[in-house]
Amino acid sequence: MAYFNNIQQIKYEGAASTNPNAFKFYNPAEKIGDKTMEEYLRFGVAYWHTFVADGTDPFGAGTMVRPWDKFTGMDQAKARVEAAFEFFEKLNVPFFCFHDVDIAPEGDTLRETYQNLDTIVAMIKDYMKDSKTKLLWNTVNNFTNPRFVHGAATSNNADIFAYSAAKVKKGLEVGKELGAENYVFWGGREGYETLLNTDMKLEMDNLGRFMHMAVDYAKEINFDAQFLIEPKPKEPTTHQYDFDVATGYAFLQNYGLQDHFKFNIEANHATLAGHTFEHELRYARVNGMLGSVDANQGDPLIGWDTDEFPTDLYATTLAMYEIIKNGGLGRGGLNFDAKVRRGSFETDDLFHAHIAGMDSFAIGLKVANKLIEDQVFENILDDRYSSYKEGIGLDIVEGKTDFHKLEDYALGLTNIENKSGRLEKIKATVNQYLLRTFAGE
Ligand code: XLS
Ligand code: CA
Ligand code: CA
Repeated sequence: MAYFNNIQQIKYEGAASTNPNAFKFYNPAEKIGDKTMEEYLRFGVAYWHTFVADGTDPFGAGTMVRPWDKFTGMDQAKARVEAAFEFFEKLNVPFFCFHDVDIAPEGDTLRETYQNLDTIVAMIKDYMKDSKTKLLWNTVNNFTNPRFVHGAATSNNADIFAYSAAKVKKGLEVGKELGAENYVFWGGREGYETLLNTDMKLEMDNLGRFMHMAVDYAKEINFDAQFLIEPKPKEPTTHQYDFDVATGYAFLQNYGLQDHFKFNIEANHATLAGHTFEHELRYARVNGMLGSVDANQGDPLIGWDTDEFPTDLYATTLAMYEIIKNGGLGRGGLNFDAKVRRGSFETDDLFHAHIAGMDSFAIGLKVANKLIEDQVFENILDDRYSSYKEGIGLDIVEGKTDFHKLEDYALGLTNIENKSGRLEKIKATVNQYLLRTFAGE
């Protein structure tokens, strides 16, 4: 059965195209530097937003009626698989991502939940045989069901710790079965509302123990996916333990896990943490910890996780700059953890939204690549930090100084000169690159 009858294969038609169902900038085969666009961008579709979400918000019921909604239970889960693979093929997207509960309904018991999962995983595996779309990552949802009210691995209830472990164990088996490139751990309710009833030390130690058991089990079953921590500062808990990359990195180091994980960085989570998207990418990159990206954007006027499709070209450009500098994302990718707005409830909107996101990252890739070819930021940094290339600066970076030597040097200084940071000039240059890349200059 077909679910998107009015949509044909989405193709690249170039910037002048007025066809809403065509890529204007994403041209998978086009070479950018030493890779094709498809190799750099490694786009993924998020199962939960695209095939499960119905537009429900805290003030109103769902607005989206999908063709698979005429079914319920396992029949609906099977219809979603059929629709998903039709969608992936029509969009020509190389990857998808899911939580366990997105693909199969929970049963009355954990055993029954496993059975439902096994049925759908077998079906997905079958579809994957005839599809080029692979699993970028899977994860488990240990936050929606009321049993996770106090968290999962950080719950005060040891039974919930065990239950959560069982679900992750199954998640790792599912990832192996479907050849997942990565496995994601987003904190869910791993955090707290108030210290008045929270043993922070025990909760964090337990989270460390949990992650070690996950690493051990993946090794035991030879599941070689890259493990990713996805930071988020708040929502649903007030204080999430994996606040941002820096906090997550400290956690991994404290518990001796840093060699087993990288980060999955979500744009909207970065902004919720009071950072830019590129800040989080840079922090991970310079520490060798950039693994994958949840490509979306937040609304700067609203302080919550709106998961919008990415269309801000300035942000996609600076993000792609980090990704190119990282040599690409390796086994990671750009997963659209993004949802159409509640008012965009027609099925075609799902295609338009992904096309908008893919084109926005294709533009970002082209502009960032040009900025790098011309060494725009590299020259700025070279000049700005030139004091560390000779004299006392070189001694500092080569570790040849101490406070005595620096004091002697400072006492001998008669005149200290600073240079302008030239921020406005730099921003104007970025604008010029954004406009000129597509003017063919
Ligand atoms: C929620 C997170 C979540 C993770 C996967 O805010 O973004 O969807 O990506 O559990
Ligand atoms: Ca996410
Ligand atoms: Ca989010």
